[in-house]
Amino acid sequence: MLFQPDMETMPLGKLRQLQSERLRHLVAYVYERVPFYKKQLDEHGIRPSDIKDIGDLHKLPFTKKNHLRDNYPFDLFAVPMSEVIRIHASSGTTGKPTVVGYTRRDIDIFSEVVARSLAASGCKPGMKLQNAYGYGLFTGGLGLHYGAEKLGMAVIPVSGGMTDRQIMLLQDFQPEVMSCTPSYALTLSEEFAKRKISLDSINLKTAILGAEPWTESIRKQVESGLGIDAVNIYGLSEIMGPGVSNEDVDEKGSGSYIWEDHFFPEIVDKDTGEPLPEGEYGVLVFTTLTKEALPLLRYWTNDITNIYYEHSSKRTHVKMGPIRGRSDDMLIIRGVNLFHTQVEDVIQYFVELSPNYQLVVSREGNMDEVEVRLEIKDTFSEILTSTTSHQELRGRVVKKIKDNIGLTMKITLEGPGSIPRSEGGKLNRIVDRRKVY
Ligand code: DLL
Repeated sequence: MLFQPDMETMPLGKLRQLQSERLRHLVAYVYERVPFYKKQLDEHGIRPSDIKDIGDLHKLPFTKKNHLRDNYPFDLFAVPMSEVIRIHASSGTTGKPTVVGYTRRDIDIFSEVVARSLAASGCKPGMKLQNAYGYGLFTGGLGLHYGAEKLGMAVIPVSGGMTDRQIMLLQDFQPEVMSCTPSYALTLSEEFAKRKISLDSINLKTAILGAEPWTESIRKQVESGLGIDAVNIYGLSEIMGPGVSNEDVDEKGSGSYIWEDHFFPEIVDKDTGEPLPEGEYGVLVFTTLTKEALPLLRYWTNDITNIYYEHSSKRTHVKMGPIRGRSDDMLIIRGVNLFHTQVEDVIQYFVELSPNYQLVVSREGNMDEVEVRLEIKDTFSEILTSTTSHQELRGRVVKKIKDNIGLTMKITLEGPGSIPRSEGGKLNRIVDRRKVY
């Protein structure tokens, strides 16, 4: 379903005109209101009047996460606090969080893009959404909440974790839709199997999964474990929160529509910052075309993906592929770039393995080593007691990883339940022992 058909199917020429108008206004707006941007543009010798249309975007400098940190907490806000009605923050792993603010109009647009995303996922007014994203400073909980209300759904605001309660509510309230991280959806599907709960006792049709990278391997597992369609939602606090892009349930696996009337995407080379042609992989960069409280020019997300148009699809907006990982999480192992999603991709070829895994990176001498901890499924646990089948499976996994990724990794096969599970939030699948704290 299309929530805002006029926008979602706007002919590309008209969309470009709208984006150009919005960009011209944005550049003048930040130049006047945000001292950081005035200084940036002056230093680059750019006057707002130099930016005439969306094709001029590449002339503008990037905004990076450290610029937000340097202006902590509120110095990039373009409006006085009297116009800000909400503040969120993304928890940094180191140091201070990144702080974001919203005017009333920002919250309206945030709700609209999430409503679009939910509609694309197959949600309809009158359906119930069990929202298991965390409520709080994280944008996931409230972002999904407001968007679902905007669409006309009944929201069950459970927040993250509390698996017993999630299962009870799925059974008692019979929601058709659930939203949570993909790793938590996996935890739930495993709990259903472990507790032998029949899928007939729930009414779930769809899960809206995002906030961390995930692959077709997890999709397969979650869809069969819960009897649902699993649909991708992407976003980041700096740009808005969830709902920057979303998959259409009928076009699953072919990418997520970016709502480009609000968030203008570019893909740039991670080393040079040069814009890359359609379809190539690089760093995703966004310009917020309509944000009032925290407008950002060419924000460097660090997420690695590609963008492309599919002319036969329902909407005119550009699509993005799945996020391979963040360039700051990318491991460089003996000169080869590695994202953990590449290992996740390989797991789906082995019926014996559960989709849970962990990468442990260490340094032996001058060499970086990766150990992949994998888990044997319950139904194949005899492999763990037979040296021959254990070795045979390990050999096949080592070979598949070498063939697909180009690296030889150490494989450790472990019993069911030994790898850490998501307890509701984002799951970190990499343990890096090279770091000295
Ligand atoms: O994670 C917003 C969100 C909430 C998105 C709920 C989807 C659902 P942050 O905490 O600021 O915001 O983290 C943003 O998470 O730059 C990506 O690296 C990653 N990320 C978000 N969605 C996806 C996704 C929220 N669908 C960062 N696939 C982003 C892969 C994702 N990575």
